[in-house]
Amino acid sequence: MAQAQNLRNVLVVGHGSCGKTTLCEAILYNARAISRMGRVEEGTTVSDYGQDEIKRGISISLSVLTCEYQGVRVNILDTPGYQDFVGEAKEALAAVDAGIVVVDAVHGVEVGTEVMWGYVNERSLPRMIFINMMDKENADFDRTLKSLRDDLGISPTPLQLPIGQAAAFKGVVDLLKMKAVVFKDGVASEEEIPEELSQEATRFHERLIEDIAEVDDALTERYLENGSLTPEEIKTGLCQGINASKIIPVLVGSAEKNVGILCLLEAIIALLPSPIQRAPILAFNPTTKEAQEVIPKEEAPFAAQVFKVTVDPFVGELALFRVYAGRLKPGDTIYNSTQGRSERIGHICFLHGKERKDVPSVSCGDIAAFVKLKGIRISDSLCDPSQPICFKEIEFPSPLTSLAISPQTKADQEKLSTALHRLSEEDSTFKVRLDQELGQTLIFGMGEVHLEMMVGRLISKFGVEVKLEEPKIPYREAITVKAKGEGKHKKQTGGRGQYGHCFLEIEPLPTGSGFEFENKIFGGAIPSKYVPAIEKGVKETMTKGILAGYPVVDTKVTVYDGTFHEVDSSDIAFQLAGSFAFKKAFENARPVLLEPIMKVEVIASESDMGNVIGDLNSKRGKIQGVEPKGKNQIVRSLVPQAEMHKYSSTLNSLTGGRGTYSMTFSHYEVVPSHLAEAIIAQSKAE
Ligand SMILES: Nc1nc2c(ncn2[C@@H]2O[C@H](COP(=O)(O)OP(=O)(O)OP(=O)(O)O)[C@@H](O)[C@H]2O)c(=O)[nH]1
Ligand SMILES: [Mg+2]
Repeated sequence: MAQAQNLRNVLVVGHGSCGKTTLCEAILYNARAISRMGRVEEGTTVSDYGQDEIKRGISISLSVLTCEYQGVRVNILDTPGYQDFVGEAKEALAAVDAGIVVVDAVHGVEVGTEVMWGYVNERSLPRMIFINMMDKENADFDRTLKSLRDDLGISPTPLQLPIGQAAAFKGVVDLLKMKAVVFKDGVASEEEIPEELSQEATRFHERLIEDIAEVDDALTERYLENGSLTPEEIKTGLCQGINASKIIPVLVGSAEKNVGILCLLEAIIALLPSPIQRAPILAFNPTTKEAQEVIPKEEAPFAAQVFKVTVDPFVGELALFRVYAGRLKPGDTIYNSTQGRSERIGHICFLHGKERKDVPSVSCGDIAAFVKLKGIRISDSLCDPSQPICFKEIEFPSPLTSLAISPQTKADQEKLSTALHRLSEEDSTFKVRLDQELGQTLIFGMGEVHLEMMVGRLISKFGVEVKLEEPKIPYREAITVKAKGEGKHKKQTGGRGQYGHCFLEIEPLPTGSGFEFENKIFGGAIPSKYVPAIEKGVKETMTKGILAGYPVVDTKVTVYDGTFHEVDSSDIAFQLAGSFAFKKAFENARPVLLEPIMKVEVIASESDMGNVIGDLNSKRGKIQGVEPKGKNQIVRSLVPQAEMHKYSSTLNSLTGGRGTYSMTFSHYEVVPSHLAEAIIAQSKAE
């Protein structure tokens, strides 16, 4: 078991397919944790072991990998880059002390890079940038550096320069040591800096020292006095600068060709903070809600947070957690301060891809998992029962894409509900909601691929076959003019009769006002005890809808006249009379269908904007405005919900995966009459 100072927990993030998983594989290989490098395409990497990952050749779930180098244990959390699976990266952020942001040397900063950069910023994580794919045709170090400056708005500090690029890429210049490291068949050898790079290397070295000198006033003074810094000052200044995110170091290499990876591994160990070097973690007292800091150290009460729960097909529930302080061993009792209950701990294990290894204890800094600890949820704070502490909940983006789901056979209903519930516990960006009004179970995810995957799991993990449909649109019905209607319910043949009779006036109310009811009966035309029955009849009819079976909204109803019968009148008779009168009046009030309009904001590059706006227009969208946002543009629009089905796929194809969007409900608007006719006809047919 590693002592906390000999531990590094790093997160690997970046745009889809920038080489994160291959990089992790290469790191493991350089640390001798594996004897040969697997390949993503062949499904042989340690990280992408899931069935879906092997099938699709992309990362889908967060993987925890571990290796040891120079007596330091490095835990590496490999995350998917595709936007559909950002939830996995969000979870992982809560477990690490530093991030490696991988950027493709051909494409520079991409949408996924920006999103991940934002997440890393949110948690103020110390970070390094690794420019990967230097061996690829069109790889360009200078252009990528420029992209980092322009697109992320940062001033990065290269620690290395590439020696050659594309096919000629063979190693890196170490700007700290001012040496060249050349790789041949994965073996590194130190050489003098090639002649043609020496001037540039000197220039970058000086910049590096200047950046370090700016980290704090004492260093600046020393630098100004002596014109240089000692190696010791350089090392501590650099670490300090990285820890405070004042310095964003850039390293470079090729994961696939295993060039520069050993240098990256050494930099992770030498420059990134250990769990005890990180700043104290902000938490709060679960009872008083007062803010409280957790100092990361071993000699302290136990404090940890669960960052992922998953069901392993072989061992069952796994709850991954990060220890922030103290120690824990199997058999100990901890307090789950999020749920307010105590738990006795069974097995604890370390993870490495799909492998698990039981461990006798864990301590500050460790990333480990509980096996079969039921009822534990993501974000749960676990602590020493005598020192309750609660960490901030992990936040997830809200899912936008939805589908209606139902079991193939009625008998599977229960099984489906359980399975959906389980899946939503494992994945916080997957939500399930029973829509009572529409009578549909809706599933929500980050995109079509995400939902497709989750549905695949329903079959493979839970054996439930399902049907998928477009979610129904929650239309509304409303009236546009004042109108009157009469309703009579009369049955007076034999035995006790039934008699109810009323006149209603209905009028439209402003959008969003709902329902109003007024009693204007004069002179006891209807005894007041029957008026609530009339209102009830009206309300029931409004809920069921008249035009196409959608609720009637924004209507004021006034009962102003009627007749009754001493013996035969009853609540039920007036309820029916109210319902009939409302239907009559509604028909005369030029009814319309209303549809939900969504506020849709799309972020895309200027070059894609024309296509995005053209498509929004074709969706009956109203463009509210376009403004610059970073290097991209944002278009704000109002679009009918009915037109937004599968928008994430549309946007992907319009922007080559570089666009993102958000969507929230705005208001209801009248459906154009030609479309309303079709909706009404369809509902009648159903
Ligand atoms: N030429 C070259 N190819 C690379 C390099 N790194 C990765 N690749 C290839 O790029 C493809 C994507 O690599 P992955 O490692 O799966 O990328 P990723 O970032 O993990 O992808 P996601 O997790 O799905 O976002 C694979 O075909 C890799 O073999 C590199 O340095 N050079
Ligand atoms: Mg990957």
